[in-house]
Amino acid sequence: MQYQQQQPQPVEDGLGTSGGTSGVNGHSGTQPVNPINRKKLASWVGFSNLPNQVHRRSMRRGFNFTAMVVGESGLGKSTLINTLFETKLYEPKQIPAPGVDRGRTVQIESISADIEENGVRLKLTVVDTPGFGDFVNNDESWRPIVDNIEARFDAYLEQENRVNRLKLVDNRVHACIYFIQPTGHSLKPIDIEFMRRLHTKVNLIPVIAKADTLTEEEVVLSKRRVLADIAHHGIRIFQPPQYENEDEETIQENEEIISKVPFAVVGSDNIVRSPNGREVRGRAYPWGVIEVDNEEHCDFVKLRQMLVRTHMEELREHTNDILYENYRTDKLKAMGVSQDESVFKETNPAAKQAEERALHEAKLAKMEAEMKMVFQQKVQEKEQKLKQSEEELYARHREMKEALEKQRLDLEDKKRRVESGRPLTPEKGTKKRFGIGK
Ligand SMILES: Nc1nc2c(ncn2[C@@H]2O[C@H](COP(=O)(O)OP(=O)(O)O)[C@@H](O)[C@H]2O)c(=O)[nH]1
Ligand SMILES: [Mg+2]
Repeated sequence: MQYQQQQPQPVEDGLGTSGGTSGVNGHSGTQPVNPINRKKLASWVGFSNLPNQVHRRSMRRGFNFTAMVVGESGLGKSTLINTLFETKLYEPKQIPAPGVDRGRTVQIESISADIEENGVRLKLTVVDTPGFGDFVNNDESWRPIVDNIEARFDAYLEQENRVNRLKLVDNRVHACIYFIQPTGHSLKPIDIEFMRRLHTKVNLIPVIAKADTLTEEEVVLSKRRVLADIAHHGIRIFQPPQYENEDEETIQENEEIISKVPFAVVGSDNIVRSPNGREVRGRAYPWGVIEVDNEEHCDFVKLRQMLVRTHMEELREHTNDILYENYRTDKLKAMGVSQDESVFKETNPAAKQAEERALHEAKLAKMEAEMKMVFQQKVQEKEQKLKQSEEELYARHREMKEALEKQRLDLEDKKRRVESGRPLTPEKGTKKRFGIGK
């Protein structure tokens, strides 16, 4: 199943070493004719045997699957599990006598069985939740179930954190079959509450229980209402994934399964005789026989097909890759462990180059601005200095001019006195005044 989805990508390296997919995994018939030069191997290399190797390893290890059933008492959970795996996992139930204490909370019981079919071993664990919805106050009915699912995640996480992780035991719940009462009406508050609390932790598979108690029209109407309710409350139920590169038959099979959700099921441990004399698993009524394995009568076959024959691996994968992974991330985050996402950032060479160039340009611009500023500052300082010395020069020039003028006046004065015959006695303070500006 798995390897079928992994369509090998053609390699265009022209080295002639790989890229030849035709005939390897049966996809040759769907290969489009294109210019890619598909290399044919000259001899048999042997990697087409990989699926067989994986197959052999899985066979040796066996498979492990855990399913949980939830729903009110008497909706046929135990019967359906027995019908699904054709084993009497559950013995006929001992109904407690009136007045006997039935407990006050939802219990969690798990039963395991090793079953084998054509040499394939499956360790099947069924987790039953007796008491769900059976009390006067069912507000917290979902809680023990969430706790149980989380405890199973925790146990797995604890194993992953061990030094030796070789023998991981996977007890996580891979599917949760939720039984809806066959009332013909929409979901009850307890159904909605349960699904809202659980849909991020487990693959929810809603089923309409005891579909034989509804008429055909009631089943159709019931399904429509349930789906509308689920969509309205934003509840995610398990959706069989669809892959483009699958063959017609698988795609059609998938679509048929999807079209039956929520499965209207009938369970029975008993063999009854049908009107035409065949021995069938079913329920006999005065007016006829309901056959469990007849697709005209109910969706049991489609449910089993999805759970066991076609989607068991998808359920396990989705549990591990999405549900458990989210739980684990939240848990580690809450413990303060964080991940440096930048480490995992995809690098695009062109984008990285552009980013580096922008950084470099910004750096250059900054340097240029700084240089300009320093230059301007220097120029300003120089101008200031020049201006100052100019002023000083002017001042000096003026002083000298004044001093010379004074000297000239004195000399003229002296000359006049000499000419008029007056004695040359310097006036008081002349000398002092004469000295100013020297
Ligand atoms: N009409 C009808 N009765 C069923 C169906 N499945 C189980 N029952 C009966 O419902 C009763 C309760 O079944 P059981 O499997 O013990 O229910 P549980 O409490 O949900 O596990 C038994 O008498 C079954 O025979 C069904 O699909 N249709
Ligand atoms: Mg039961």
